[in-house]
Amino acid sequence: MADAVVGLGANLGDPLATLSAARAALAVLSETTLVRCSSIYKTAPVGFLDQPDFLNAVCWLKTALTAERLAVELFALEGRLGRVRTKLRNGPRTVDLDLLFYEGVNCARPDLELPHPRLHERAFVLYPWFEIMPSFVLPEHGPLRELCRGVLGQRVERLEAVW
Ligand code: PH2
Ligand code: MG
Ligand code: MG
Repeated sequence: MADAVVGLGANLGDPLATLSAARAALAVLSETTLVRCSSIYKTAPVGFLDQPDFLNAVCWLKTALTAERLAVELFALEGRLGRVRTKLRNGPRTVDLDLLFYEGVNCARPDLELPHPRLHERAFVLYPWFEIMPSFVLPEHGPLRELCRGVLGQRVERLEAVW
């Protein structure tokens, strides 16, 4: 079983309900165990600023699925949860499920980039990830603890929400 880390985000519709549904679906994914989930974080939009705040979270999985297969499952789950894709890059979305890391896999293909190429500069990923894997060291980039220090300027608020 490989460790895999998934980032969840939403800022349209009912983000908390959608993230809860995504979490429930991850918990029953075939050949996969959901190890731990972060709290929900309310975060300022990054990239395209004129949109509502996001709710974000990170989940840690152990899986026998390949990275490709897991990515396909996440894409399909986004569709089942009502995601409609638009051309606006970094724009608002009902749900976004990003495979951030898959143990031992390093690749830069158009359809699959691992580790996720921008995660080390995004507080909305780093803070929830650090919460559930505080001693994790991201290959090529270093400890999450230090990466979190580099994004202190980005607004991220941990919520008490149950999900
Ligand atoms: N996702 C993006 C772009 N910007 N900003 C926040 N706060 N949270 C996100 O999940 C997010 C974003 C592209 O996927
Ligand atoms: Mg994303
Ligand atoms: Mg995505």
